[in-house]
Amino acid sequence: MKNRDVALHLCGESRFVDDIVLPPDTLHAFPLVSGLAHGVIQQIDVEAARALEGVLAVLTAADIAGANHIGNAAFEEELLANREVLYCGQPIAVIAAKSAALAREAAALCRVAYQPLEAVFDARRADALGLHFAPPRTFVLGDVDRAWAECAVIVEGVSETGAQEHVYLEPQTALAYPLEDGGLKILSATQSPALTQKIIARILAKPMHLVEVDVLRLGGAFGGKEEQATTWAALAALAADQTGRPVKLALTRSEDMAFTGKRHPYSADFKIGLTRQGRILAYQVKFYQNAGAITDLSLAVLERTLFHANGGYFIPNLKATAVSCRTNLRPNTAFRGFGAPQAMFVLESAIFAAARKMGVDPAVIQQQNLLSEGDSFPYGMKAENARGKATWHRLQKAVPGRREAIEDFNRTHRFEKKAVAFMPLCFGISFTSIFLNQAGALVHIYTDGSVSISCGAVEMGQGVTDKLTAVAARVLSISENRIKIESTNTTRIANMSPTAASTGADMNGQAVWIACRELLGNLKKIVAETLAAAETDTVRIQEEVVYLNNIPTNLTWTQLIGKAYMARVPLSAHAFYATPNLYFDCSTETGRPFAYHVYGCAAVEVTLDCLRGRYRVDRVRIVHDGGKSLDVLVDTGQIEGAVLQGLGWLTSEEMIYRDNGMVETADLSTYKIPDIHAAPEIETAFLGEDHPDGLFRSKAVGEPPLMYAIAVYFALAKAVCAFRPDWEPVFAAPFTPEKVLMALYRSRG
Ligand code: LUZ
Ligand code: MOS
Repeated sequence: MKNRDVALHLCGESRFVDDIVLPPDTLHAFPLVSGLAHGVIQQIDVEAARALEGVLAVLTAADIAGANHIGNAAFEEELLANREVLYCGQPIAVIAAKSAALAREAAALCRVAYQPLEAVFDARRADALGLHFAPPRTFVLGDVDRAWAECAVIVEGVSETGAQEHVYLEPQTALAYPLEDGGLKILSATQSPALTQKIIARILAKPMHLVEVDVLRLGGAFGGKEEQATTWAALAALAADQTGRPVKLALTRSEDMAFTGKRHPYSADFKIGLTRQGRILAYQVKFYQNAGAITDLSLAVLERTLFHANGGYFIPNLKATAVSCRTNLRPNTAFRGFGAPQAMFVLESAIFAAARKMGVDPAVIQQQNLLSEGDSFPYGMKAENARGKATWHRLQKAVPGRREAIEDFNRTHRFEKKAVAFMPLCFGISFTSIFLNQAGALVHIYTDGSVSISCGAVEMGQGVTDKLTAVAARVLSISENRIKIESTNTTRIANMSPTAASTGADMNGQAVWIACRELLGNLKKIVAETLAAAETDTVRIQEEVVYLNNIPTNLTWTQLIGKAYMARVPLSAHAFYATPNLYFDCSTETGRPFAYHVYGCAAVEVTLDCLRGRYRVDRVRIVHDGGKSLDVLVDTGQIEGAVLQGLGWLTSEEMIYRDNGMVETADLSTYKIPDIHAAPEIETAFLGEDHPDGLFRSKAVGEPPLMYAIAVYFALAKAVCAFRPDWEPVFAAPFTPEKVLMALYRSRG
């Protein structure tokens, strides 16, 4: 446990927005939300709420001075529903009261009259009704239509994945303070401080410099706070602006689960064609994305789905079409992997179906089709430093005899079956919205030699502060104890991108690197001057002693800083980094959208209890291509967490909606995330290969390992087949124990 915050977390001393001591006049906000999935608002009656003692404001869309817009202005995405409600849980009004309980009580007293409209919850039904957020997009490589004729085996099918709740430990929270100049300071649990600032400014009709957003740390986010923290921060800001008092809004776990968007459910039709030996010649897929009621990040998620349609494989003829379908679920949003896991699950389903038909292990097909150096992706980019095969082969070497052992076990056990399945990974790193690939950093050295670093990265438990500290310590060659990473603040860093897309450490680390290099350059001048040496001589600091051409000087780090200050040399630097060489042309759907790819391979082993449908994930073995890791413990923690989160998505986490679109499973008693007892043994080996363009030769880690968990579905499917060879595979994650039991026993047809 390397994360710098761990000691604080363990002692309960780390602060989150909910821990801040409130000024005595603070009000508490709570939204009135729609209880109907789709309808026209006829009347909003808030009189009873207003009359309640201790209620200071009940605000509706009419109280918004600026634009009633959150998110993409091209779509009608209202902060407070004005005319029409689009989903259950959509905010209609916000109440500010003297206590949180009172605000909730007041919300319950409000009455809304609606004229109900037809609500749609299923992506394919929305598609049939023409409810799309944008025209479908298609990525093409080769020519599938011609390739079918050459295929010896062709399999078609349907594959689906469900929603996933983020279950960040810290629910959505915000605290807004009105300031003397009409501005506001907002503490928000957001991955996107700049977006939150921009939207609040737009809603309140204020210039952005009057809105300061500060983020100390988040208790997890996983994409759930990339866009969806904005609503709560904006509601608190609106109430603070109107009442002139600090306002806090904090959701409980079940409110958060009921009101916020999830990972997008997808349904897909696939068709795959192979040679007799198992070489994939053609793959055609159509993805139906359930976007929910407003676009949020759905179109970006859809794009990442297309970018990962080929998974970890080279498929010479591929045609992938994707469409974002508008339904009346709460707006689905970013979630670790961002549409890529959904795409990869479909391709693995197709490979599994083909393997069944051919009577071979899916691994036989997987191994033959792994991406090689120079292979084309279906978007004009070629695989560089392709490591899929290397990780696959290392993994196979690490699991000698496992398959034989499993076969033996299955022969001798009638009601217990074991299986192992593999998952190759190839995940593109960079925001697919190219403009987001920029970062800034501000580094100060104080006269005592201590260093303060601000940048756009939000710490959310992923350990980005550790990595940034390591970068600064390495460049300045001083002790990590001298370095502090500050909160993420829109006044210190302007226009920062969300901490997302696995790019937080990469991009902000590069900006920190540039700023520290600049400061080192300034200091070098001082050393050269004091010692009457040439500026070209090398200056290095080791254990706080300054070396010149590898010879120790009589200067310490602190003395050097003191001299620099007296000599009026700048001890602050601001730096900017933009990921180089990225471009994409949407008219041809080709370009270079990613700085690089992360590769890897996993083996997931399960044991299935064929009487009860219960199962256990025994072991996950991984060979991961992480470049030269900036911090092996942090990266290992990220990989283990991601795998467990992915296992949950594919096995136990079943999001159930009532007929009216309300979340039925809005509690951790009914929505089952993996617990410590469900955690398998996870063994991670790093390939350790160099990544020449990376930050200190490292690679991003956040999202990719989640997709290793996809193998669990197919391991379970194999175990079901071992018990019941006539089972007709169904590809509909999550594969809950109930569904497994039905697979084991339900009669065909
Ligand atoms: N967010 C985003 C993301 O805005 N664009 C992306 O490409 C992305 N990818 C992964 C996760 N979040
Ligand atoms: Mo994300 S899914 O990188 O916010």
